[in-house]
Amino acid sequence: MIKNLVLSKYNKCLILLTALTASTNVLAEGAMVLKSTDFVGISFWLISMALVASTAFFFLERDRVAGKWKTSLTVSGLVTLVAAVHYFYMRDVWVDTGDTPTVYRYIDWLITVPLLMIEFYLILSAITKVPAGVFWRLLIGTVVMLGLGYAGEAGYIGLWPAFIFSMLGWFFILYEVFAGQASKISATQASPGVQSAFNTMRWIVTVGWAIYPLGYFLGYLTGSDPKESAGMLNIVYNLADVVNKIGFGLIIWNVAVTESEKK
Ligand SMILES: *C/C=C(C)/C=C/C=C(C)/C=C/C1=C(C)CCCC1(C)C
Repeated sequence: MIKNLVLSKYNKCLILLTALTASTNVLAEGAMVLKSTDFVGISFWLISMALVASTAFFFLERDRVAGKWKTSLTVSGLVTLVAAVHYFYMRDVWVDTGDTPTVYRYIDWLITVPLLMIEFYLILSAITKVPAGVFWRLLIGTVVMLGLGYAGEAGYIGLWPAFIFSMLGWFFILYEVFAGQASKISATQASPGVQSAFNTMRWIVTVGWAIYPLGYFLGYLTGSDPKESAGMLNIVYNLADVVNKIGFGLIIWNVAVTESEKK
């Protein structure tokens, strides 16, 4: 009883916090208003709101799952919370200037992608002891992938070399979850429910994540002026974030609820 009471208070705080962050972003004086023809801007708006709603959802659903699954739901909620706040800023940059909000985008990824990597570690840890090396390897792959992607998009190094070496970082992550230690732990020690979640998660990291290099390619490598392709770049990245942040979180939520309700 008492414990439930404390938890719901905690949840209420988190939801309030989310609502507050959302409302601090009212139009500054002189700011542009979203135009009905600006579909990229509209996608930034829609996704901002979907991320706020998902955050409230993941935090509230914490109450429903068994103790060992709670951290996974908290992390899912943190991913969508951090992304929501960045989407408010990215949306403003886009609506005001029509420029690609590269810096905000990468700061968001730099925080949320490691959190998603922690999820792999957590769902395995919910059932067995997992060596920390699994997490470190996933983190190294992430930093290489994102560091080089940023260096390319921000113009520090050539667009093609950045793309190719960033892809290698991604392949390194895929290796870990398909053939490395993480995959072996899942295959030999996880319950069927966790195994199926692990499987779906690694397919998201393969197919869902592939949308990002596709966006980079369409935005920078087709030979047209990146200014002209900015709309395409952002809409593809935005779509990818829906799949990989909200969709990924829902998979974890689903296994957490299913495994918690199993008798
Ligand atoms: C929530 C944000 C996520 C899951 C972001 C993921 C980002 C990537 C998988 C980006 C990958 C890239 C490449 C594999 C090559 C080109 C450069 C990047 C950074 C777009």
